[in-house]
Amino acid sequence: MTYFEGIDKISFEGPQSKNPLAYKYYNPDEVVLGKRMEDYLRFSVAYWHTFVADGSDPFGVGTMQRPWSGYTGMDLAKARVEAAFEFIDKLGLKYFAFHDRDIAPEGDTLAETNRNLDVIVSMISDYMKTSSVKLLWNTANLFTNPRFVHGAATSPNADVFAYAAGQVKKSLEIGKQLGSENYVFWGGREGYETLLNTDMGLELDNLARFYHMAIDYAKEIGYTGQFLIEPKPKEPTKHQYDYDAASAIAFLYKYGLIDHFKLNIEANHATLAGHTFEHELCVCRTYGVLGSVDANQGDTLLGWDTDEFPTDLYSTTLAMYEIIQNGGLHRGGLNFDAKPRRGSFEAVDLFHAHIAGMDSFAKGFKVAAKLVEDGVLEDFIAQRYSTYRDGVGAEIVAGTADFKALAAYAAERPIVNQSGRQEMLKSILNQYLTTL
Ligand code: XLS
Ligand code: CA
Ligand code: CA
Repeated sequence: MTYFEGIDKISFEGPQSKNPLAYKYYNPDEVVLGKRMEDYLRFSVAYWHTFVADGSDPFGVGTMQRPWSGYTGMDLAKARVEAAFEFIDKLGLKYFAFHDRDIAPEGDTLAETNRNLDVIVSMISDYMKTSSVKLLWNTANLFTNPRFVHGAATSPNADVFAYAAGQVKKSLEIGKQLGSENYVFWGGREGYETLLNTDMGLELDNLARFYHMAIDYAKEIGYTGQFLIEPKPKEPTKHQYDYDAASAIAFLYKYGLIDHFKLNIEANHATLAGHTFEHELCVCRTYGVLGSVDANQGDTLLGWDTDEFPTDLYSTTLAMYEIIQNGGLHRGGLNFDAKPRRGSFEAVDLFHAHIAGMDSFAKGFKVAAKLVEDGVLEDFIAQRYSTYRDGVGAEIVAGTADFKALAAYAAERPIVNQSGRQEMLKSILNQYLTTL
């Protein structure tokens, strides 16, 4: 059965093409920085947005017209797998990502739910054997079911902690079976609403205990995917524990987890935290924990997690600049945790949306690569910090200076600062963006 009738394989036609169902910048075989674009960018489809979300919002029911919407229960789950592999193939993608509850419906008990998962996971496994598609990451949905009303690993109810542990245990087994390259923990409801009823210390200790148990179990079953924490500042709880990269990193250090985790940075979560996307990427890269990326964008006029497909070329360029400085994403990728707007309800809009996202990142990648090749920012930055290369600066860096020596050095010396040249640098960035 064909789900996306009348849509052929999407191919690269170049920037002059007028065909909306073609790539203008994403050319999988083009070599950039010594690697094929496809191998560098590692784009991934988010199963929940593309094959599950129906477009409902707090004010209205679903609007999405999907070729599989006539099915229910396990038949629906199977139809979605078939549609997913057709979609991935037509776009020429290599990766996908899912929550356990995206791929199979919940049963009355955890055991029944797991049996549903077994059926679908074996179907996915068969598809994966006959294609080159890989699982970028999987995760467990520990936030939708009402049992998680007060959190999962941070719930005040130990039975909920136990249930969540059972769920993640199964997800790690699925990760092992399908060879997922990463495993994501997004702290869906791991936060709190009011301190009037919250023991923050116990909640954080329990969250860390949960992660340690996951590490132990992964080791026991030989699951070797990279663990990732995905920070997000708000939504659904008012105070999420993994607010941003810096707070997640502090948590990982405090609880002896830093060697076992990296971070999955989502653009829209960065902006919700009051940061830019590139800031969060830079924090991770600086601490050596940049793992993967959820590629989307928010809307500065709306203060919530709109999960739009990324089309802002400034943002994709600056993000790719950070990723290049990180030496790429290694086992990570660019996962489109994004959905077409509610008014873009036709199945073909899923193609337009992914094409827009992939072209935006491909263009950003090419511009960022050229900036790096030409040393535009690096040379400027190196010069800006050149006082640390010799003299007193070199002594500070080497650790041989102390307060007494520095005070004596500074006593009679006039300070001469240099301009930061922000506007000049932005103008050069514009020049690269518009002429490449
Ligand atoms: C929600 C998160 C979520 C994670 C995976 O805002 O982005 O979708 O990526 O649980
Ligand atoms: Ca995400
Ligand atoms: Ca999001």
